[in-house]
Amino acid sequence: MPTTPTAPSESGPEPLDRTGLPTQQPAAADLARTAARRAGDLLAPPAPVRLGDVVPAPEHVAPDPATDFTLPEDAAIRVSAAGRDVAEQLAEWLRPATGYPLPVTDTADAEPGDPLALTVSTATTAGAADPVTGAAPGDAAGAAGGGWADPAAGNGLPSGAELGDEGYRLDITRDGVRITAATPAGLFHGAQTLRQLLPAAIESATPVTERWAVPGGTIVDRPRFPYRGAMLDVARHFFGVEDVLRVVDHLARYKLNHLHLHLTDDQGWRIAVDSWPRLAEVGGTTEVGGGPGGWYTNADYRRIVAYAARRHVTVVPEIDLPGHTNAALVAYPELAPGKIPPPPYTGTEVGFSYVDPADERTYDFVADVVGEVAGLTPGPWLHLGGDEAFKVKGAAYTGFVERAQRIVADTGKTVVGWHQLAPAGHVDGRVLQWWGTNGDDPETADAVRRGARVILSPGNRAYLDMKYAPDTPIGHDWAGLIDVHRAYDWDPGTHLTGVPVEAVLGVEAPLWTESVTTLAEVEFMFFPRLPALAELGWSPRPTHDWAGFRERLAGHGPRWTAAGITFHPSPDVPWPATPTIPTQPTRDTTADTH
Ligand code: TNX
Repeated sequence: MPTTPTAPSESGPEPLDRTGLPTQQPAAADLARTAARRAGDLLAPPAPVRLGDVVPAPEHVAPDPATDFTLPEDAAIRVSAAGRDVAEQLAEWLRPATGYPLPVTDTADAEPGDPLALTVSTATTAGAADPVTGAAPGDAAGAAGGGWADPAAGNGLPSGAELGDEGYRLDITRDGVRITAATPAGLFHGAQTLRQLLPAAIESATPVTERWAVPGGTIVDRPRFPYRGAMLDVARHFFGVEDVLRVVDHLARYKLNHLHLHLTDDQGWRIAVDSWPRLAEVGGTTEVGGGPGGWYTNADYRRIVAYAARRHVTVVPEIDLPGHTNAALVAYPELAPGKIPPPPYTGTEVGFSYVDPADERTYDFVADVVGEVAGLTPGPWLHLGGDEAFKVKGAAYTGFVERAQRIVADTGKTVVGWHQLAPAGHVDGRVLQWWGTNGDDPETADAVRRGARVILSPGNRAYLDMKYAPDTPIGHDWAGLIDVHRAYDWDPGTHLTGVPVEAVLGVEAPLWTESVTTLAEVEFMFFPRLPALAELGWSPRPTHDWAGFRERLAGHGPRWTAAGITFHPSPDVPWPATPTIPTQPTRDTTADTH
């Protein structure tokens, strides 16, 4: 990974008044306390996590071991208004294990020279941002930095608006930690990085005695691709709202910013649609293996969307058409070819069902469903499925897809679909999700020439329902076995012939759930492969390095253990020998009320 060494630096200049004396004299007790703390820090061993140990790998890492920071019990999180919610979430992550109060206060209340601040600020525009601190003028975050060192000053690292929509800058000095970004999303990613830089015990749900050390230096970080996601199939097996919220937390940890929900399939319809109520009430009552199924009310779905939005994750709803529709046909046989009611389906075959593309009523159904789902979804995307409609061929298929694409476009959403949509005509912004296994598809390449962008989910690399190894107790193997090395070692920018990196919107790891029935099983299939995919989506290509990745990833095992996250102890990864931290199952304690 590129690193830019920087010289150890002392605190920045204190603001002076006309007499040349610091404008505010710290009380003697404060000085004594600071001196004692610094002396303690100098004697302390280095922070256990190295600055470069972050997953996904940051763009720039400039360690400065002379400036490790230790979070004191009386630390406050100072924040400007736009970053308030991120600071609250950071506090919620850090309070349980530290037991510290970590009040979140406005930067306006910061004491000049206050050494115990985590400062989160939003620099708004390039022109307005201070070139050194990245803070906007008048933003007290910059002004509060009387005691601030700036380890990256003069080293040419980006700051301010150069950080883009999701980038951040993290400065760690002996005096404190500062995260700067141009957007709340960037601050959030920076806060997730800070969380990873604390000792693994930070994941404990109960207080742990620990020196909360953070390695010194500067990170400047931005994503390679704007779309980084995971898909959860809630149709084959239903997962309740709480499970989905926990999945959102998992995505957010690794800077994934899209959750694709596969809401409908042969085995179940999982979202209430007011204009066609039997879809959920009848179609939602089945699942693979004969279990009870379930569905999301509009309020449930909105809760997921809002929880995700707070974590800078956009929900992408999928209504799979024209195939994968048996549950809809059970609810409304009028949509079925020949209007013959099919029996409910709880097996795992694919490709047998379809809505009748020759009946106008089908397009009323599509318009009503897509209209309601679009209305519930603030994000820009609506996924139309389109895969494995084996019984709707040729012109019947492309004709159906083109009408359905227009219906989506008329709601103002951008169409996403599996790459089988490729032969259909282009609509503005259309995105194809590649799930093939051979890296070479002239139809997808042609659709890209006609304007489509691509999300890469190659079945033999990114499919999290594939087994890790022959003895993996759940999962498929039709696209091969995928252990961590295989999940990591490919390049989304060059993967598909005829699809240049400029046409790649990003990556997504789908988890189909024919054999996945519980949250623990979801986690087992996610970890440790989801972070591998996240790194492919976020990190600049020059950082790509399997040997380094497996070492960095190894440090996350104890974090997952402490957070109660189930994972596959892959032999690809050199896990630490003995977990040294408490294990207790817990969801993120962050409140999800807004
Ligand atoms: C193919 S991938 C499917 C899904 C299955 C999956 C199982 C895709 C777009 N369709 O219907 O669940 O394989 O791996």
